[in-house]
Amino acid sequence: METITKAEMKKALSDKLRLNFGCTVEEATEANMMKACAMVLRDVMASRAIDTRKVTKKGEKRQVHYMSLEFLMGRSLMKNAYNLDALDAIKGALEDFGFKSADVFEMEPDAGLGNGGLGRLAACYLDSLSTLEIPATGYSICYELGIFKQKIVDGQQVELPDDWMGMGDAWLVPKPEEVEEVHFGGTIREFWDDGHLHVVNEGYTRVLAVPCDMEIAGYDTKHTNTLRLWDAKSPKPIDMDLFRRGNYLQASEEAAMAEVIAKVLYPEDNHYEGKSLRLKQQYFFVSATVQSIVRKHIQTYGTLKNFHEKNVIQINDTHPALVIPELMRILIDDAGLDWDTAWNITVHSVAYTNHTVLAEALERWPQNLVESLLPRIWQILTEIARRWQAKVENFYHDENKVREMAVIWDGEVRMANLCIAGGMKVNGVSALHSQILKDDVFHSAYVMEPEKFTNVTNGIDHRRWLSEINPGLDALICELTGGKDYLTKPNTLEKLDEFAGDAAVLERLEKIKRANKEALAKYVKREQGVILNPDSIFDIQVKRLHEYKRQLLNAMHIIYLYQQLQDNPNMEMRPHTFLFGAKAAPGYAVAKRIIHLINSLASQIAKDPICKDKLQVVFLENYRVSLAERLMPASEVSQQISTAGKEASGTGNMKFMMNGALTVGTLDGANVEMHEVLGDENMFLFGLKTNEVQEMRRNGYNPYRLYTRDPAIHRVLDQMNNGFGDGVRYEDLHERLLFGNGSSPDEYMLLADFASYCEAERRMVDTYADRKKWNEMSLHNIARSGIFAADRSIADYCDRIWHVPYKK
Ligand code: 26Q
Repeated sequence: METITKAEMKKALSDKLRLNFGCTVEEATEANMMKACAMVLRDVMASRAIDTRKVTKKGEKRQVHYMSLEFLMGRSLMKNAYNLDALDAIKGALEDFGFKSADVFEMEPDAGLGNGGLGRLAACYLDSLSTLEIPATGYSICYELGIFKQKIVDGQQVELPDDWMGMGDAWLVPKPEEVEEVHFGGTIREFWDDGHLHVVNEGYTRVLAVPCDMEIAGYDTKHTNTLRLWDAKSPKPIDMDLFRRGNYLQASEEAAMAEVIAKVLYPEDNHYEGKSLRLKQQYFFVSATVQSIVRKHIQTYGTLKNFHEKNVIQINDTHPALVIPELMRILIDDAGLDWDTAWNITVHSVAYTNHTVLAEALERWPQNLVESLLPRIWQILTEIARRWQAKVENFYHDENKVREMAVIWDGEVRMANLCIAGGMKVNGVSALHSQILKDDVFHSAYVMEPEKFTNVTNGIDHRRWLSEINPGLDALICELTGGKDYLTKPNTLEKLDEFAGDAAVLERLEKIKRANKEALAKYVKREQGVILNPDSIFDIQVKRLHEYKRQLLNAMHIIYLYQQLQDNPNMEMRPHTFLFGAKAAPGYAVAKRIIHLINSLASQIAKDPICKDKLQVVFLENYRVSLAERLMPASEVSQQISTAGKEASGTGNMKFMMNGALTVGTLDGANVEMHEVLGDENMFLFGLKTNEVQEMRRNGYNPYRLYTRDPAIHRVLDQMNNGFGDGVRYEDLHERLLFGNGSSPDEYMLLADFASYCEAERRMVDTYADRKKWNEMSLHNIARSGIFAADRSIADYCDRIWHVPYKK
């Protein structure tokens, strides 16, 4: 593959600066330079994307359309430079120009168009889709504001807008000529003509969807796919025609709707709220996407009859579920197909990935909202629901099943059931999670249509999450495994297992980790003014703040350690640094209290001289992709401690493992599969298993009894109740752990797992003292992480769901 030379890069950069910013290299700011770099790479990718599209069209290849309300892309400059084999050229050019390349890269804001796991997964998959040379397009919304920026003020979370455009839009190419029009509201008129029933939607509000494309280069290939982000625009500033006809209210409504639709990403993770603006976002993006796919399909094939043979639409959770009735609408109303033909095409085009079993995260939209906002879609939904119900009745002859499996029930549209009815496949995101879907959440549908259900375990972009962010480790791997093969063949990492007995290799591994810890300490000092001790254990829990993820269990264990130190200030103790990073949904009060508690605890420990060089707690502000990229290489302990059965997969767990951290965790989500390859001896498992959690719930979980019988639990909870040095008391959290939310005892069973968790942490700390043993375990973790590469996940999607070929 041709590489861009440094000289060519310098020429391209100085041309861009002149033409786009009207400045010379000498006059350019770091920000100018960052944008110029992005534009140079963007040009290369744009031209490759054209070639890719041509080949796809000519070869009449089946295309994958990945629809997601979230793509948590993070930064792209280093990634794209890396995949285009231009990283050395860029760095060299920047240094020649007198810039520090790291400082220029640092100018790029994260594209934070997602909340957490689901959004980051979509971003990792885009990289693999290109690398495996699969004709694919991602679709989402071009949110003006991404996930909020988090500040910690007096120990509490404060949200600030994430205004990423301006600096972050350097990668985007607007395609105004490919605009689509989306309709909301209005009324439905039906009439007979030519022996056919025609349905028209009138008096609707229009919003224009303008594509802003971001090209996605693959690694070691010229194949380049596109992420299409829809921006909302009003049809005209004020529609003069409507205005003249006295319809100026409707005209300004169009402007108002366009103004807000693409304004902001909803910051709730794993939680559904039935907000009408969110439904507008979903339909806006669904309708624009389906129209765009259909338009291109007709351009190539001139018919929609073979739509399902040439397209597969993967939906990232139920958020794009309206794609099912929208595709039906276009096939029936616009293309004139009959219901059965349209339905056959639809069910063979759409596949649904479920990402959560939490009841509060399952989408159920109020019928009234759907009916008034999307009258034609509502009609189609009622017909889908009616036919599905007939099928269920015919299979089960049981009204309980009819109720449970209904698409519309009790004034609500149930999106998961819609996806099961209207999709060809349903998959979970880890072996355990997919099993829970079959046994429990979707059991009745599984019995009726078992062949629909499958598993694709999540994966991460290992080129980003290992090679790019951990160059020290990357170099060692290349040396030991004989070159860069592992970048395209992640299972090559297994070769590392052979070096488990090699003392020199283990020592080098430790040195690499040590250097990464120092780099992190330097960064944290600079950003937050906190000094970390690189000789301490770096024990990290970073993920969204949610009760089921049990950050509070981690905090309780730290309180327990702190109390031991208070009893015995001279206690021998390996220095231990606990790092947290987590955003709480702005409306999630309990999650915000937990953040506050961690900060209260951190400041009390920081002030207490007995903790010096022994215990430290740091809450890292504004956890995001670019911060994760600094944390993973420096991590030693990975906290994956959700209540068994609650975390669908987790992907942070994989990032830690790949960077050689050891996991303290429950048998939940993908931890189960990590355990399968690692065995008990290479991770620190604890806690109830999924079936034990269920059993304990059935038998009546009694946290209060644990509180009265276990003095350690008693004391930790009392400390929460009495509060910390800052005078803030956490009676509410104390109450919640003992008595739950009023209707059921603590759903997440922290107290049930507390003793077992403390014991696992103890084992971990003891093992840490044996450096050789620890490094050996770390090496095994890296060696066996290959199955968690996104390339493997995408290959599984190809084999099990999409039936498209991929580069082997
Ligand atoms: C839905 C309706 C209205 C508003 C918001 C939402 C919403 C938004 C985001 C619901 C859920 C989410 C995000 C879910 C999520 O991130 N799930 C995680 O997905 C990861 C990738 O599969 C898994 O690894 C995690 O286990 C899972 O929690």
